[in-house]
Amino acid sequence: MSGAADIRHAVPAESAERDVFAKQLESWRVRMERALSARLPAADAVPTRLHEAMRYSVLGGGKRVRPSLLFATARTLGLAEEDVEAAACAVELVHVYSLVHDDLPAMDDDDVRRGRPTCHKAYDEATAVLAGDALQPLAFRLLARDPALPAGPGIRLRLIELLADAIGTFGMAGGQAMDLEAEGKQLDIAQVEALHARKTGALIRASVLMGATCVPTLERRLHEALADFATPIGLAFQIQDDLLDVIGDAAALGKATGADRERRKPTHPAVIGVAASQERVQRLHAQALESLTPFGSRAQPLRALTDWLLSRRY
Ligand code: GRG
Repeated sequence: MSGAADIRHAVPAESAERDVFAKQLESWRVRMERALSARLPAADAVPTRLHEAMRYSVLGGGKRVRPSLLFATARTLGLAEEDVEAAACAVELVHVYSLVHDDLPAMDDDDVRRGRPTCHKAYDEATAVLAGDALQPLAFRLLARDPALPAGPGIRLRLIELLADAIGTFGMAGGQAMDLEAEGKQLDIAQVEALHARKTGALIRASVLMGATCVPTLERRLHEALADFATPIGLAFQIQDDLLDVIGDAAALGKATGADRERRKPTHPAVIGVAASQERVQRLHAQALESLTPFGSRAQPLRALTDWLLSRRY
């Protein structure tokens, strides 16, 4: 699902700034499509099948949530979008890498993603493994060398560290291992949240903190406020994802629903029920917005994005 009209219906009807924000999201999506396309290897460069698979997986779909968080953070801090575009690409490349591997038969074994056959279905398993393997170093190369990133070696190094920490064993890869181990087991809600903080929360948090890192003069208290904002958002985003797997519409989501129940995953809806999960999202939402208080009206892009993320239907 993409386009300003699609986004508009997912934004709360009572929001007075709904249309402005829908246009903003759409412009970030268009910017990302162009920026990612320019940074991916050409489809006719050898090995063509691998490069086609990388482009197939990255381009033409996805909400671009993590890049949008980076752009909204940049706007809150008075930074131009072009100054964080390369970092936004790095985060999205890693995210797509995780989706391609997550869909493999050895992991979640999914056939449809972003409304199209998953990478291993459109190509083959070996190509999908390699496409993921190749997207990850491309992401780190952008942080190290992309000329559009107006950052010196110190900031580049910190960005690399933030992304590496977010996707390593204490971040996404560790969370994925915990998620696979948890299938068919009974976890309490604290254990479910610890798993989700790594699997999904860490990269969402890193997206915001990478934006903050691009402003080296940012006061420490404001950096900490952004960290306090990003942590509940990451968890709430995963709970919303799990709620949509139960109460969402497969056509709007572009993927099958009911998968978590089928795999007996201990998610929020499974452990505490739909209503309590929705309440948890609302509490995390309020907690996140509270953390933005020191930024006053400057944080409007982050507030609007948060409202959309946590009320989305796809
Ligand atoms: C360490 C990068 C890395 C990968 C290896 C496979 C794996 C370990 C981790 C998978 C983690 C994973 C798939 C988490 C799910 C997070 C989530 C809610 C994904 C859906 O994100 P959306 O809704 O998707 O932003 P779109 O398609 O809109 O981009």
